[in-house]
Amino acid sequence: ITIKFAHEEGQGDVQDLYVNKFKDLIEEETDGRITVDVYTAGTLGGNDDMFTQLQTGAIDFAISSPGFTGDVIPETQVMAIPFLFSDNLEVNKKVLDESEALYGTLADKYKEKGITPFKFWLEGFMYWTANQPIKTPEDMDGLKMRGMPTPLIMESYKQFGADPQGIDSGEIYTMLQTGGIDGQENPLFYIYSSKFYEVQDYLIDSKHHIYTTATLANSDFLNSLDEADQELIRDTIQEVNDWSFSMQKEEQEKAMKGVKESDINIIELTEEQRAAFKELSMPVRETYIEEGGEDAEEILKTIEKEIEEAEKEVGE
Ligand code: 6CS
Repeated sequence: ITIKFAHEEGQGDVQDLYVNKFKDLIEEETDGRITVDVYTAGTLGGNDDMFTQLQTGAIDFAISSPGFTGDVIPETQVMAIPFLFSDNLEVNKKVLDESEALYGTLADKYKEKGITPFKFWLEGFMYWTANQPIKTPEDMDGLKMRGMPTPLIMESYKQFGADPQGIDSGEIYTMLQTGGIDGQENPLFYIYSSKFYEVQDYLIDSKHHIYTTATLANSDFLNSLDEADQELIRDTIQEVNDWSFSMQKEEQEKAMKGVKESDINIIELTEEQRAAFKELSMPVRETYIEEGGEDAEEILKTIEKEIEEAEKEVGE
């Protein structure tokens, strides 16, 4: 059995380490009876192609972020709402690992499209980069900010006053360099590995969001495997998923060291400064419900409650 497993990042990035860990474990556990072919970003097409390829069975498994799937499954955009998740990553880890909203109602939406979610998980806090400081929403006025193209991410940048650009991840560096875009958002490890610090003057520690993603399977492919293999795969993915939290943390730490050695200026937003952006982002929650309907409302209300409960348990 060969599993074609695609992800959205480059060699050595968080998703790549995740998929390769899975490859190593499963190949070892099955003595090579199950093998994994890994496809990095760009090797099979652009950001928008992957979900379709997973649906049609051109690939079997994928790490596919909700930031690209809002047009196909509007409900995934709960993960596009800024300032929804906790400022404590441990809380978010717990919610993403166990959420009834995500593994119940949202998972059903994926299944209707022929896709079975294994896990939802996170790749760290989101930061902005730009060629000017961004401390207030006024600083973002008219700025061409690149985010993943899902409609609600674009909508949130409009709320901030920016001019959102949903270009492919493969174009970010060149567009920053040529001035086609002014800034972008991403977790620290990605900003570092993509060398955005070479073409941007400011790194803004805004933590306005977390980067969430999903490990998914083509349902027909998964169901074609015998029960024991399916169970082994599920267990192995859970193991990798548990490990990914400390792995991504290490990658952010390495990246922080790296960017500090670069020429980029680092700005840390105060709680008050973050609050101004949070306030502007609140209507995005209404838009999510308006566009996603009843199920979206249930998902949002449930996840809000789950975050609150996890904060009580783990701490804010
Ligand atoms: O910004 C993006 O489009 C990319 N960022 C990350 C962290 N992973 C993949 C995605 O394509």
